[in-house]
Amino acid sequence: MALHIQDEQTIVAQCSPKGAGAIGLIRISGVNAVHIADKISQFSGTKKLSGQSSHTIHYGKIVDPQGSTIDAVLFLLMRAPKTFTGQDTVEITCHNNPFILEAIIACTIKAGARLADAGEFTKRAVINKKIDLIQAEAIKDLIHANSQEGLKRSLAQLEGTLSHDIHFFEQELVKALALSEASFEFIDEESMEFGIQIKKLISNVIAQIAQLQKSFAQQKQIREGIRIALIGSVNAGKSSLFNALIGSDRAIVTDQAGTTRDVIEAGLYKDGLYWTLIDTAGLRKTSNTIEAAGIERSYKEAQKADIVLLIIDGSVELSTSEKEVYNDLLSLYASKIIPVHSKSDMPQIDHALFPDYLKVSSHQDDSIATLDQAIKAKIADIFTHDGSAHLLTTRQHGLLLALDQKLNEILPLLKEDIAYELVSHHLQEALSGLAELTGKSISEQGMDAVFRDFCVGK
Ligand SMILES: Nc1nc2c(ncn2[C@@H]2O[C@H](COP(=O)(O)OP(=O)(O)OP(=O)(O)O)[C@@H](O)[C@H]2O)c(=O)[nH]1
Ligand SMILES: [Mg+2]
Repeated sequence: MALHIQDEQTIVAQCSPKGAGAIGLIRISGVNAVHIADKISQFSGTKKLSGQSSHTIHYGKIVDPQGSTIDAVLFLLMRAPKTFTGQDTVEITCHNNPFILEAIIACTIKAGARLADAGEFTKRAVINKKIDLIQAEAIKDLIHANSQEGLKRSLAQLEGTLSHDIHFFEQELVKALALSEASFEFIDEESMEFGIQIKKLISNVIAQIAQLQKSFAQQKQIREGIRIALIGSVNAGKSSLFNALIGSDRAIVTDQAGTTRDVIEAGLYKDGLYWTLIDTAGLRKTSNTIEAAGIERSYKEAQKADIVLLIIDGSVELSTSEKEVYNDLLSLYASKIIPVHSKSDMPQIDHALFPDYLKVSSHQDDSIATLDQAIKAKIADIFTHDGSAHLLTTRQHGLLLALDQKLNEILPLLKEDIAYELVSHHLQEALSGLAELTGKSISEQGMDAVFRDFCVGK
């Protein structure tokens, strides 16, 4: 990879999160990592870190240039190449006090290191071929995963499951290219056979890309969790159900229509997924500008949500304009709506809006459990349509789309009088697209774009 990096510089950063906790972790990586650690450390007797074998742990002190002790710490010594970055690495476990961490980093910098950029350790791991770019992206997903499902998938990707698939595409396309190049040696009738084989290889890759792309629509939910909005008329009991579902009195409940004016969110973990429940302002025609603004937000939430609990007061008649609003929402968001009739502890009216709906009362625990189950069933429904076990980043998705397009351009060329020069040219382009995906050949800007969102210390 023709990348310009100052690989010879030794970098340092705090790897543990900022804030309270017992232990802090600092990582030093680069050609001078051990030498720098020698300068800032002190052990009993004449022991030096540089005299120790790789992959060993040592108890010692960090001392500043004046000889004062900063902290008693553990040094983890790991020499290249068997390290995360592929370079010499020293990790220091210290007491987690921000002043201690800051002082140790300052000593390290005085001794010759520089502060690492965001994602720089991972970038070095890619450049030194310890992992590919797809695995590096999985690290970011792993850290930020907000659901067990997301965690599971990013962990698998870190282990190389997606890279393996991409590698397979590469092999198939290299075979196709070899066939295309070999065809130059043969007369037309004979070379037709090559075209058939190339077509088979390409069609197989196209089919597998389609499989990978299938789950892209659900990536956001897997990564960030599920958004569940409670939408409906004023006074329908939305806030009461919201409070019952989250198990706390977050939203104000009164008998006055128009109590909730703004959007209220609450998050909770359920069965390894993160749910964000959203209470909204009730929908009705109003001349009050604050309430009108709240209603507009409710519509936006309905659009953004993965699941809409459409709450209808089952105990009162609906006005014509209310029916219009509910029908409007139904036509817009049918697939994500769970229709709910509220206040089921009171005499009920069938509004004949839906063939089927849930009857719930926020005063009854069993009906909240039923609602909970219905939400879980809807979530399961969302995930069963998911075709692939991989999480794709927008970058990966875009490159796979481009690859798919390129391969589809080749297929029509594989008929009579095949122009193999052109086929080879397209295949080469497809292969360089794949190399960009794994990071084998990527511009410096492309690489920087991937690491921009990483945190310092990763
Ligand atoms: N009987 C009965 N009353 C309920 C139930 N749920 C809510 N209520 C009452 O209905 C009224 C409105 O409840 P809220 O939860 O504030 O309704 P909302 O839909 O959030 O109302 P807005 O925020 O004004 O749109 C309150 O007086 C609640 O006590 C229920 O299941 N049964
Ligand atoms: Mg409310």
